[in-house]
Amino acid sequence: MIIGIVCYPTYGGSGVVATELGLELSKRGHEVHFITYNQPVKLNLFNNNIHYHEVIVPDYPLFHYQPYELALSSKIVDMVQLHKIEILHVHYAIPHAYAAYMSKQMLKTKGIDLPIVTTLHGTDITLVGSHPYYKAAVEFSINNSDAVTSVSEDLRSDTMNLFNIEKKIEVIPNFVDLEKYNHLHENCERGILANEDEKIITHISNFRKVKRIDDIINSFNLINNKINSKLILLGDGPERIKAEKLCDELNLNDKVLFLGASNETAKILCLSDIFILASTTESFGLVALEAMASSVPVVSTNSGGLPEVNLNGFSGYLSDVGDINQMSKNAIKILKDPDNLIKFKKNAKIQANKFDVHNIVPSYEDIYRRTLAI
Ligand code: GMT
Repeated sequence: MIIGIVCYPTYGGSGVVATELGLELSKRGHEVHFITYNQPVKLNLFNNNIHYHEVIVPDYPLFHYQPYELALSSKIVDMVQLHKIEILHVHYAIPHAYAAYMSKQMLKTKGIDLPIVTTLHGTDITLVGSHPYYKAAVEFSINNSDAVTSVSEDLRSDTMNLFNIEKKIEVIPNFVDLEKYNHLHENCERGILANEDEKIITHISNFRKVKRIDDIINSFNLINNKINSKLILLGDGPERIKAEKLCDELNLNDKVLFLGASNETAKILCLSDIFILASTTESFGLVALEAMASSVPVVSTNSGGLPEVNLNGFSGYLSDVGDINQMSKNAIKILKDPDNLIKFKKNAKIQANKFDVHNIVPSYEDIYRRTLAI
């Protein structure tokens, strides 16, 4: 098939999933065209089946807001005609599903039918999409997609509750390429970031409010009182300065490392003992799955789709949002006994296996085929 993919090109989970999906589809013989405003961070273009088309939004002083949707929908129309793209898969409803719908209508006038598959990722529904200022457009774009998927059962049910949805939403969970993580544990060089007697607890995110970084630091403080540890924070975002201040107040400056935004997630996960995620809501928690793929147990909240990914008492533990005492107790339970830690590490990997790329990507191919056949 010749497949167009529209996504955010950034480090965010939806962009990562879209990129990994495109790469895997290309390995499976499909021709994939990424249409977005920057080269996706994880996209390797040295591949005959992968193409990247940049959406350029010319600056014009009259516009208070530059019209990205307009430029995107025009680019889609041009690329579909030029490259004979057969199906368009848009990741993140805002504004991609809306722009896709406009392209579909424009192409219709040229006698071309472009089926649209929309994948909902979470914040496009829960935090942004359901806002009264966007709701009508998001609802319309979902209902007018040819097929709709969501990354978890929980997100599917949130979407049904928040909008008036007439379309069937199929759940296709996120995935990881386990092969990439299989040989990681041969030489992780823990000594670079921690002393030999310290356990390593890791968190990776975009440091938005929803990630509750202060809960992570407060839980870590309780863990560190019982088990000598280091907290490694990878990523950057609006809550970082506040987080640094909290570490200062708690006297944790030599115990918490802020590594900033980096592409080295696999290396950091390799040397981690526990991954911690305190989010208020998380449609799936791709980063928790990446941790489990690296054999790192996950201590997380039980919000959103996290219980579908992290199995309580097996691959890690779940607790209520904001319950930092329970979160720290859960981490201590895993860390205090070396045999227990080994057991949880093995279980984390077993659980991650369910989400291996080879098990999940065929579901997308299936949905493309069914949508094209309609
Ligand atoms: O919240 C993030 O980390 C970024 C956000 C995004 O839009 O990329 O992630 C969302 O999509 C990911 C991929 O499907 C999911 O794994 C994340 O759980 C989801 N974030 C939220 O629901 C808050």
